[in-house]
Amino acid sequence: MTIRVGIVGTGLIGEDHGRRLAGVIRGANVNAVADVRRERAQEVAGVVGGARVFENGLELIASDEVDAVLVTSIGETHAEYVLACIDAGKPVMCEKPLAPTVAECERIIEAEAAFGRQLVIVGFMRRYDLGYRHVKASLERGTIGDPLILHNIHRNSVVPESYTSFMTMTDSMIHEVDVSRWLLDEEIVAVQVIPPKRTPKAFPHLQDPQFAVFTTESGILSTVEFFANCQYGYDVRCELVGSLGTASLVNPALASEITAGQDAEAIPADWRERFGAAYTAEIQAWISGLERGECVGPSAWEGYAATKVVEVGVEAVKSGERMTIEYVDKPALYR
Ligand code: NAD
Ligand code: ISE
Repeated sequence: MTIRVGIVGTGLIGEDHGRRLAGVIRGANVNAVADVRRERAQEVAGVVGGARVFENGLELIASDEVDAVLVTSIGETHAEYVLACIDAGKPVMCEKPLAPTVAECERIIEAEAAFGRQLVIVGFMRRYDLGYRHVKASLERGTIGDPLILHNIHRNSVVPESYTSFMTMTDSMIHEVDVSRWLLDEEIVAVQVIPPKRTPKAFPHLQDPQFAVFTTESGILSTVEFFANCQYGYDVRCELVGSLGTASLVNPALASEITAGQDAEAIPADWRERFGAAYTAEIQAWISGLERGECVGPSAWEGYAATKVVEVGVEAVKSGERMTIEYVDKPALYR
């Protein structure tokens, strides 16, 4: 059986995931697309092999021609589409964030819990990256001992003028929030944000770089340097410091080039290049799960918890204080 996927939001990542679904993912095709920019939806419909273009996302979700939905529109629209999928009883993979506000995330987990079965997964693709999986395996083997500190670095080459100081938390560091929770298997209970000296390469309204410290339930610190305009490429690093050793990501370049007096490794240009294999693995795991009647991927609860941390994180950006975080009770569906 081929799962007919409909894509709502055919921007950069909608097209990227669409190409994957049409080209390399087994068991699925892209049957339908919708975007508020109809001409863009039409363009991507062609790229994915001739999908039907719907008037809007809600019509696509309601259609009998769609078995599962991929939500890759802008974050502010996610909750409406995810809730419509739950209403229609259709599986949905939603790009991060599940929704930009905690109130919307709570509505989603309540709706899914009332439906009684998981339908929603969130696109936290780093969980599928081989490097991060090796770091987690080191921790689980016990060779590095007890986890004490997680150091994270997340650098983008440049960001547009529309990128704000709050987005460092809501759009970018949300990945480190999820990685910290998943790797350490603990909730984050406090966040502090300490602004470093600014780069002259950022628009004046943007605090860049930014530095955050997350504290987990048992007191593990997870530090994050996010640098939006580092200029040289897309660079994601992580080192987990344990009581007996450390485990780290290595540069994912597969080869180096030696020329006069230098040994050079390539640096990925952006997230599409760096995490290409992880996006493929997460979407394949989702589709293969649906074939078996299972919902495989980070749950709506994971999406809620990440948004909770970044919402408090935005307050921490404003206040400069260490802010504590409290969660609603986890519904039985997610335990
Ligand atoms: P984008 O701006 O390129 O694309 C967003 C698309 O949504 C646009 O085509 C826009 O026209 C469309 N849109 C806006 N309002 C809509 C609506 N009401 N209904 C339908 N479509 C609508 O942005 P992007 O970079 O593709 O990001 C999209 C989402 O994916 C965001 O939530 C972003 O955070 C997430 N994202 C995740 C990763 C990752 O690494 N996992 C990387 C990039 C983006
Ligand atoms: C973007 O939305 C992503 O999710 C990328 O993975 C991240 O590196 C980037 O900073 C975000 O803007």
